[in-house]
Amino acid sequence: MTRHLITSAIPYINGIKHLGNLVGSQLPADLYARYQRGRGNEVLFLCATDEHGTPAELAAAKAGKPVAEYCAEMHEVQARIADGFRLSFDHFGRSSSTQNHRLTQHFAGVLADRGLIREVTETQVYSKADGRFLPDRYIEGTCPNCGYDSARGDQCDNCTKQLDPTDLIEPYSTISGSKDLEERETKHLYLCQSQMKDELERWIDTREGWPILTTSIAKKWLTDGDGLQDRGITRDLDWGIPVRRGDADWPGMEGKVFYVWFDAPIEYIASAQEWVDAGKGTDWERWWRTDKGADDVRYTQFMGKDNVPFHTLSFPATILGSKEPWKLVDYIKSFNYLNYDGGQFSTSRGRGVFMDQALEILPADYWRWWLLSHAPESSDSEFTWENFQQSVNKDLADVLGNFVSRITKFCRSKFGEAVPEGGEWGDREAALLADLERQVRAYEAHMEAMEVRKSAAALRAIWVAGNEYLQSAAPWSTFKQDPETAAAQVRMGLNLIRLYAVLSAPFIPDASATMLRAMGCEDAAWPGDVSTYLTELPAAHVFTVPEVLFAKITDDQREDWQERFAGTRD
Ligand code: B3M
Ligand code: ZN
Repeated sequence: MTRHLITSAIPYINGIKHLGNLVGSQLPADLYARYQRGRGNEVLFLCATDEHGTPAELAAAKAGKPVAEYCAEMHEVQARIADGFRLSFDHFGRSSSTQNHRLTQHFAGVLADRGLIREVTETQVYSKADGRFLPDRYIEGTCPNCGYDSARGDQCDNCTKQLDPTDLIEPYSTISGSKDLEERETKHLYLCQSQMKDELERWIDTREGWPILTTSIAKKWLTDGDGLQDRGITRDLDWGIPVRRGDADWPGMEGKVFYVWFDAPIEYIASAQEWVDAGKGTDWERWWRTDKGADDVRYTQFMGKDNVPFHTLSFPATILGSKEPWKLVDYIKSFNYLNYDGGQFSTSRGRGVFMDQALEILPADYWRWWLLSHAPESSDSEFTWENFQQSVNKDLADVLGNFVSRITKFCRSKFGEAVPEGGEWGDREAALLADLERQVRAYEAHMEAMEVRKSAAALRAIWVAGNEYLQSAAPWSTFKQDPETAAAQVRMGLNLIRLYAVLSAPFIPDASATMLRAMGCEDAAWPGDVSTYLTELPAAHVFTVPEVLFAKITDDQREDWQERFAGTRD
């Protein structure tokens, strides 16, 4: 038995995420966690909300709420929606937790003790009207690059150039609109990543079999321009983790907080502490401390490609720099972007389907299947309503749903609601079993490798094999001359439903549970030898005909939704 530590990138607190966010981290992480549990391995699957930084403060201000209250509410909202999508986190934590405060301050203290933090005096924009510095998104002005008049302090949305607040022309405060701004000196902490370049490079070079998308991004940051830069890890904000050196004050850093990207990955560890403190687990150190047993743990992270630099360089710099025995990531699975119907998803313009809306119109399994079977792995991919309708109707309703309904209904009408006895399997069955044996092992191999699309295709092929068998065996015709053989064929079909339930659970957990329940089957053990497995529902075993597993999407529904999600949300 292997122990798997699995984390998904932690979503920002400011609002409900869209389907592109979901398929880029949380959903494939859930697929993998469910698969590993299904194989009988021990899994700790962690996620959290990312609650600090200017986006959180600004979203709270827009909602007219104190930021702590806003975050607490939005955390509940996100947790509920995650549940709705059946994301099976062992814990869904909060980066604002006391555990993360303590741990983040601890890391900063240790890094300072190791000489890896330096104080830098720099110029920042100060607003006299607001009585505060204006970092990142608290300031807007004209872009020096393209002339766009609402460029933000950290980036121009029009030309995407990365900016510093001091670059903006005619800047103004986004809090008060005041233009009464001046440049003032302020002191910040920098993590000396440049000192760790060689160690990081060595570490990345020894990661075996990492996806190209992951290593190429890391390498680019290590070698581009002047190479790995030291990085500011503090901000002049109210909301965040106060800058302290372990338990001690940090002279000169009063009133400052850590930068959100410094504390967010540390929350992966803090979330495990929260899991224990919430009484859901007993020992977080055996997952995170290599001196306490975490050496045996296989740690996999899931994220969108824009998050890769922070996970291949910044967070490992924190961990390695501490020289403490923390578990480092073993494998990073990263994703490209999912586009929406000819453009991009847009949170600000409400373009595309957001997680709450998706669940209002269809159950989680429909979305999980489409998103995972079209995951943006080797390149960006695109959601279109036509494609969604087609996949759901074909794969889920026609291939899987129809198989289940046909065989259970036929059995009920001719033999009653119990597995029929009698008859023998022949060549057709032998061929099917050989086929399935091969296909199930291929499916496992793709799942182990986290090849999401290939796994989906392999699973679909397994469903198709059952359909083709049913089509050619045609027990409804066989029955007329040879009811014994028909019974044997139906027995195969009913056993296939159980096999499908177990294999499909990582993708479509609700439908799987329905299938297992209908088969009166508590044993969801993963199939070893397929031929044996398909005899395990014995003659006379009682089942019921399940409700319709998947309803087809009509053209009217499709057109309706297409219009509704074209982009108007507030
Ligand atoms: N919240 C960005 C994102 O949601 C950021 C991830 C943090 S992972 C430690 O894409
Ligand atoms: Zn610009």
